[in-house]
Amino acid sequence: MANTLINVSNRLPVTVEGDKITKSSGGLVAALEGLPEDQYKTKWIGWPGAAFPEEGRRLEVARQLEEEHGCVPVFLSQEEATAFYEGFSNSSIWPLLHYLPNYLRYEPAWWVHYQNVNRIFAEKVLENAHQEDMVWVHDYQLMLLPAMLRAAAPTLRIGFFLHTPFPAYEIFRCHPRRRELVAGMLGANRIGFHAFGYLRHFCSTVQRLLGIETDLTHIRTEGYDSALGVYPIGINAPKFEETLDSEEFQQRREEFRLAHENKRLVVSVERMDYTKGILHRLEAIDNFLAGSDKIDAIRFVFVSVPSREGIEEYQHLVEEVESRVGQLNGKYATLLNSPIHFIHGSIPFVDLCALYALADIALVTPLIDGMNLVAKEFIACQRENAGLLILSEFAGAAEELFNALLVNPYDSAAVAGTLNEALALSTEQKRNRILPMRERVMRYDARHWARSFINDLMSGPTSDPRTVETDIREAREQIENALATGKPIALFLDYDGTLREIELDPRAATPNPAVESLLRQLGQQPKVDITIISGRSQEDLGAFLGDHPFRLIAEHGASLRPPGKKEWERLDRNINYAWKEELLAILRIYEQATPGSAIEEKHSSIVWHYRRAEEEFGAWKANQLTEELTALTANHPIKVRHGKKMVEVTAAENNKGAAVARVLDQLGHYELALCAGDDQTDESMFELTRPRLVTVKIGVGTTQARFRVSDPAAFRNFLGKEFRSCRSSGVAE
Ligand code: GDG
Repeated sequence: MANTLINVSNRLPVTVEGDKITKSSGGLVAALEGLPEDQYKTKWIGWPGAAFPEEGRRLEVARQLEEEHGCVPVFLSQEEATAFYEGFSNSSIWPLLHYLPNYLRYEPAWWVHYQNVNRIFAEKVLENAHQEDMVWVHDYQLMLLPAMLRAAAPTLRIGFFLHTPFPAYEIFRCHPRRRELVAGMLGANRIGFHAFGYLRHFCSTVQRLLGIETDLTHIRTEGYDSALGVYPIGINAPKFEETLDSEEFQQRREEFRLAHENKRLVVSVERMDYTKGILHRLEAIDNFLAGSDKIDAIRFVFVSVPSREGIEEYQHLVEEVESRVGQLNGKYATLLNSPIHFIHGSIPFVDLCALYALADIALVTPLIDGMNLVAKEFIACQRENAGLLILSEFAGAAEELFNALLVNPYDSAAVAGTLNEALALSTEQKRNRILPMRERVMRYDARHWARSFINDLMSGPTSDPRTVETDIREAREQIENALATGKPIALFLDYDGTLREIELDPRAATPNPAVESLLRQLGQQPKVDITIISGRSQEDLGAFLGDHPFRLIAEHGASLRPPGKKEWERLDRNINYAWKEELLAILRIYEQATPGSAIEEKHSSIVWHYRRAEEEFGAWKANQLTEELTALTANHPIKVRHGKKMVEVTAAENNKGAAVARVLDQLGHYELALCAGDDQTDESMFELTRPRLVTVKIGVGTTQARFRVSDPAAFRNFLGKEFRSCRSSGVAE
């Protein structure tokens, strides 16, 4: 049975005109049409592009879209569409994603609509999605959708792809809703970008806004894991090949050739958008024409598709571009030529191909662009001719199109210079440039892009809480069977992050009423031997838990306080800590250089905490420190560990696993031993090869433990149920 791929984008890939609905043919449609049908059925959810206020008409359009095009419409009122699309999406997020904070406008009402519309989309997706389906959410208009879906359907497989750049944190932080937006994206199981630079900026932004450290491959949030990847989008290659083979194409190309006879053609195609660098390009053309003695022999063709015409900045842009084109044509026109041929409109696909094929040069100079498909489309159409691509180094495509002439679009003199250089190249030189790029563009096309994203999304793990539940039920059974025997059971429980939620300030993590009540309950179990085993100092453990009849193990096994006693025994008598002084001096250098960080000295270890340092700087310094300490201690029995917002140096002999083994040996027979913990230091317990061991990991991350629960509250709940006071007889209900 084929999975359904539910593709969610702001606009449906259709145009509704009167009673006629036609499918549009953008890259996304092509990409998804190319998926193997036996593997995936596709369904689209999106806005049909117009408000249909009348209920009857909505029903009719919905029926037609579903039956004829596999599309499910999300109807929006005019007000919703304007505030969500023109307002929040295109006047607020779009400029920031493209490094233009001066264009950022924000109105609180837009934010309300943006959330509402994302919610309407979420409802529509949930109505249509089944458990085994995949949902692929596209672009900046729907940044909140992944988290909304995740909250409502935790087991759904959700992908998110951003078609624009993701800017540096310094830019993104300008947005009044910056945190909510990135948190929304993190609901996805996989997040894709066109280029690695965007992914890197996203990670840095998440780290600095939400305090979550990432390794550039995954972002782990409470209970969930978003994988990250780079997937440069491609063009609909077969469609271009097919068009180039058509008679209509040959005909149109011939007509254009005659119309532009004896001219070198330079084409630029884009939506009329301020990110596309149109005004800067006109500046460069001015520069070029001013130095040219062959104005009659060159023609610049601009195809600028009207875009976002309701937005003021776009209206100004049209006015400015039109006036500048007029001015330049006035300045440079001769009796034989008007150098800029400007079309403010859209042309048919076959004409576009003919124009690309005929052009000597494509001048593609966005100020910034997620990818830029025009550059790739131009190359695709250079099957017989050898045209040249002049490409902005700020387009995502520049990373792939290695043989283009790259330019800085802000440097109009340099762009003019590159134009001259390009016009002087021989056919062979041009062919050597274009052919290898064409091979790449035709091979790594839109289908390849979609398949690689979807395959990765499918092969990654889902955040499936059912697995956790099933697992833990098995653990429950084992505990209940053990309790029924009436024989002793041993519990080894870590404290911070296991029994108690972590606090920004570790001193604040005292047992709260929920923890206290559980501990009292556990303390009443006669056949249950309880050890609290922690990295904390003796003093902390004594102060937090000293009144309970438990065994306490401090500093990862360095010292132990037997149940009911006040004195601590050192378990690390044979360990030499002479290294501490020397390494402390290094930690002090880091403490001084990293505002907000602090050193904690314990008997058996030293710890550098950076919880209060600037997020990214703290993590960066921590990596440096870990590296330096690891190199220094390589030949010594010393362990350096980069944990949660801290770097810890301990004697390698001290570890929780060894301490647990020691206690178990002393206890003699036990029917079952349960070890629970949340971080790396607890893994030594999970790795023990003792019989009848039940190991539980709290929270996300790789582990050797057999069972997992999501957080301390869930773990407390689990323990509370298993060790109810009425079981103190040791007999299961
Ligand atoms: C966003 C990102 C990213 C243009 N004029 C005509 C026409 N077009 C078609 C082109 C091309 C498409 O429009 C434009 O795509 P781009 O990729 O160049 O730019 P955006 O619209 O800004 O797209 C961008 C893209 O998403 C995909 O992820 O590359 O960075 O900003 O396909 O051919 N098509 C026809 N007539 C025209 O007059 N038929």
